[in-house]
Amino acid sequence: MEFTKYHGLGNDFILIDNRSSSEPCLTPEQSVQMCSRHFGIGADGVIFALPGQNGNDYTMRIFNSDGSEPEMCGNGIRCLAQFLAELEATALGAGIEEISPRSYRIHTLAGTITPRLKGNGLVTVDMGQPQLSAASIPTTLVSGDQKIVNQSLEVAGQSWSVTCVSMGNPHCVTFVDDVAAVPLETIGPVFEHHSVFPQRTNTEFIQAVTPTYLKMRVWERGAGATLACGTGACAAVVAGVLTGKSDRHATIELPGGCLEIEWSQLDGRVYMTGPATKVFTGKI
Ligand code: ZDP
Repeated sequence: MEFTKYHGLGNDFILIDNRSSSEPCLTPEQSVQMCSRHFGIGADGVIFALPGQNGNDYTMRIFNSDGSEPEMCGNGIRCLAQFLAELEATALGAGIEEISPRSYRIHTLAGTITPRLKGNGLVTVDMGQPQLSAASIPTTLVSGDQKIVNQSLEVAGQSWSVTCVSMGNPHCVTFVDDVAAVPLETIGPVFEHHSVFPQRTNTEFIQAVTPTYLKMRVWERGAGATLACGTGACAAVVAGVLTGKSDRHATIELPGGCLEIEWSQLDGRVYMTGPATKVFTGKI
């Protein structure tokens, strides 16, 4: 079986051309094995490019490195767009520059998401509108129709002021003075498995250096500390706007590099721009 390894700012994925079947050709258990950095290829997740449904061009499914299946993946969908463009270009005997700019309508468990290859190596993704009600995160922290903005949450014997955002997947965002000082490896899993998050949660710590420049570290549900998280960067800007810490348009600095995020005032949708980089292809 062939695969291609991509990364978006060091958030790395194994991409599989699964266009001939509507079910992923690997089980979650096989994906865990492939993601292993010691016993496999090594990645934060496996992404399957499947045939489209509901009028979309393609379908994306993803398994985290622990085998769980998230609804959406921001860095991953940029990689998927780049992967699809390369498959299409190869089939046409063309270069990828010749088919971009190009947009794809991708069916995901979080609805239709639209990445657009800009032709300069960057991909802008229409990530849709964030959902803010407790029921949509989901969290039991407050009652179902309420938002969670600067809400206090007890984690590991300490009180944290959290803001929750769904970008299709759950995010719990905390603003801190010094993001480098956060003990991510110890506190991250406690947030992820906290009883108020029935589907677990992705966890972001943000330092607003200025309202247009945020530094972020992330503990991902099902993948642990990663170098970048696209949906998390979107959630950070939404949480920043809700708490007055961020403008609607900001640069997010992650350990693996920077993403540009805009929460549009016009249509309420979040637009994410960043790179998607091919690393190598292989056979397993
Ligand atoms: O929601 C989850 O379980 C995440 N681990 C999914 C992956 C998110 C990702 N890092 C992103 O960029 O949005 C791929």
